[in-house]
Amino acid sequence: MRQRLCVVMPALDEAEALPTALAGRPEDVRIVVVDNGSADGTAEVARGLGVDVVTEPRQGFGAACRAGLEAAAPAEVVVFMDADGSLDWADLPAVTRPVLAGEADLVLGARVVARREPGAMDWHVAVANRTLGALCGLLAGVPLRDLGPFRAGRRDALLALDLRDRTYGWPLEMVLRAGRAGLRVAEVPVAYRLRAGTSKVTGRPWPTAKAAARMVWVLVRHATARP
Ligand SMILES: Nc1nc2c(ncn2[C@@H]2O[C@H](COP(=O)(O)OP(=O)(O)OP(=O)(O)O)[C@@H](O)[C@H]2O)c(=O)[nH]1
Ligand SMILES: [Mg+2]
Repeated sequence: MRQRLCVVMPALDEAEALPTALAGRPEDVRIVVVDNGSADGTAEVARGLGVDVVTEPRQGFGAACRAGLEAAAPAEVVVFMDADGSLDWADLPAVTRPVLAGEADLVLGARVVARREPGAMDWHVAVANRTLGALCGLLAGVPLRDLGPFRAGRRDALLALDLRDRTYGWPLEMVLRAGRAGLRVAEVPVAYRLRAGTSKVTGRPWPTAKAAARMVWVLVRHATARP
């Protein structure tokens, strides 16, 4: 499996969360933590826990994901997973199976209500994700319940999408471009827990507003662009 699969974990100041986030990981899968500018020793903690670390000089969530996508070579299938302990390694087989089996090109883990730990997702975040997921699903031609960060895709197909956003629009742009490119997109339910460490985005008003604005901007630009 080490040859076929690589898990990319973007991490910004997640030194405190990484031990929880990496607990329960499978032994036979390569994991790459992508750091860009952490001030709390995230890279050292990740190395100490025995996973690979890539340092991306450009700031931004999308820049980190893009660097991870490249660093994941030669794996055929790349998984993106937050480095905050909110996602469950037990869901890794469900997220990766359709891609490994050649049945889908991109699989999104939907953080469905039934599998959400109380308090893990604020109601306004749930509404925003649900709405953006539904809109992206409409544009991509696949019903989506979420725009989750836990996802698996064929590495070559994701690279060919040539995603432009380097911030929080990256995951949304991935879905939109995948739909437009005719990739087979699927969704599976996954668990969502309270994160470890400190919130960078949804627990803080200004980063949340910036991320939401960025996503809406990417969505509008995509919807109004000529194919
Ligand atoms: N390398 C890198 N990682 C980032 C950046 N922004 C966020 N991340 C990581 O991306 C993942 C998602 O960010 P989170 O802070 O969990 O965002 P969220 O899940 O929307 O909200 P909270 O969990 O409430 O903070 C985490 O692993 C972060 O450490 C960034 O600019 N660079
Ligand atoms: Mg999180």
